Amino acid sequence: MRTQVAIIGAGPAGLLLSHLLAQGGVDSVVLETRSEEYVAARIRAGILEHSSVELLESAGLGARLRAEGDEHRGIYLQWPDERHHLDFVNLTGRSVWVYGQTEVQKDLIAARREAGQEIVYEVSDVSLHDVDSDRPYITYTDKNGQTSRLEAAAIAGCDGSFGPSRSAVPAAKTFERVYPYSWFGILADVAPSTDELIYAWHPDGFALHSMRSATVSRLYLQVPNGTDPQSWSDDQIWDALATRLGHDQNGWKLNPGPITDKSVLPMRSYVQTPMRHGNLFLAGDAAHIVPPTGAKGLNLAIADVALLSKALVARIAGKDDRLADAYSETAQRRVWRCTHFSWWMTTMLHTSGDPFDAELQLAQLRWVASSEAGATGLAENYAGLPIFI
Ligand code: RFL
Ligand code: PHB
Repeated sequence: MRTQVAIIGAGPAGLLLSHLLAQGGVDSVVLETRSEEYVAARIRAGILEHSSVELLESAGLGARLRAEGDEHRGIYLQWPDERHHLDFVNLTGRSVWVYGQTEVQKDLIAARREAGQEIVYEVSDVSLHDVDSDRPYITYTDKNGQTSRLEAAAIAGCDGSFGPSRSAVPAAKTFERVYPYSWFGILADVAPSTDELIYAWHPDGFALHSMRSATVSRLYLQVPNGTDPQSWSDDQIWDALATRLGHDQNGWKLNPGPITDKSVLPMRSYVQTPMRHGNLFLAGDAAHIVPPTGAKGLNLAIADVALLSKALVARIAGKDDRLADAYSETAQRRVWRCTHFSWWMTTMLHTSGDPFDAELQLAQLRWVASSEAGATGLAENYAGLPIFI
């Protein structure tokens, strides 16, 4: 089989890249280890920044997002006895949208199907070959056990943090920070108890109240690494959330409800550079991971492929290599900005047990919430910088 761009991974990076390439007249084939049902249902990110929404909209993927997503003007930042609203629209003129990654995935899969572009699900043994030549190819086993070969002008490694692409870049430089805590995430069939997200600092640990719809809430608790999600009863989870989110303070109540999903997510920052080797280009989690506190992972994946699609269209359809040659360096500027923001949000909001850290965190939170300069800095980063910075 031959195509112009072979894409490894049908997450948001791979599917959106395939969509944008098709709009630029470049064909692609997407290879994915999991089934379509699995990739369409995986529970992950929930927040789209302003520039992600603009990009999805300009790519013809905005209809359901506008109809079913929920536009938020900002977030609440809180610590015991105090809750402050940061209004991103007033501060920066930019809003964010609550629209689950599962919904983005469904929209992208439907768009691929409509365009007649191929996604090959349930492949295994994916290996990359001759990526530094003009004839790179991938070998894989399809779901019937048949070994296949996919040849392309370029390979896009969009296979997340566990895929084979990142290790196909020889002598890559990696940067990593592992945090001493994890997030315990729950999904609950209950109306959100808040109109916009609440990020809460508490001596017991961080908590976040997010949501997926008018009837589904998504909440997170800071827990020690290695926590078994089954070791917490539903009552223990709701009690911890109520304490950390300030139930009964200033008349606010947290409504509990049936928990439909529990998972524990370790937190780390990771950056690999360069994001290109020969005809292999990395995008999304394959090249970088951020802790979820700044809601940047999905948005960075979208920003990468906005750049990469333009670079590959210019290279393949226009025989112009300038954008492809600049891809890694251009993408990394945003990657490091978001890596810093995610690290800053994470270390400002998660308790370490050290009283000195706690006082610094509270001093920083008070400044962010009370100073227009502080609030605007958070708002600019959270609502998102323009795609091309
Ligand atoms: P993905 O989504 O991991 O997709 C990679 C795909 O590659 C497939 N794959 C392979 N395919 C073929 N061959 C192989 N050998 C393969 N190995 C792997 C995988 O099955 C998968 O389908 O990476 P992508 O596309 O780069 O997208 C990145 C985002 O998914 C990720 O950054 C975000 O989900 C991170 N994230 C959040 N980001 C935000 O912007 N806002 C948020 O609010 C937010 N919250 C979150 C998050 C991630 C979370 N988890 C569970 C990691 C909350 C959570 C809980
Ligand atoms: C989510 O809704 O899953 C979510 C929201 C904000 C974050 C992280 C996750 O910072």
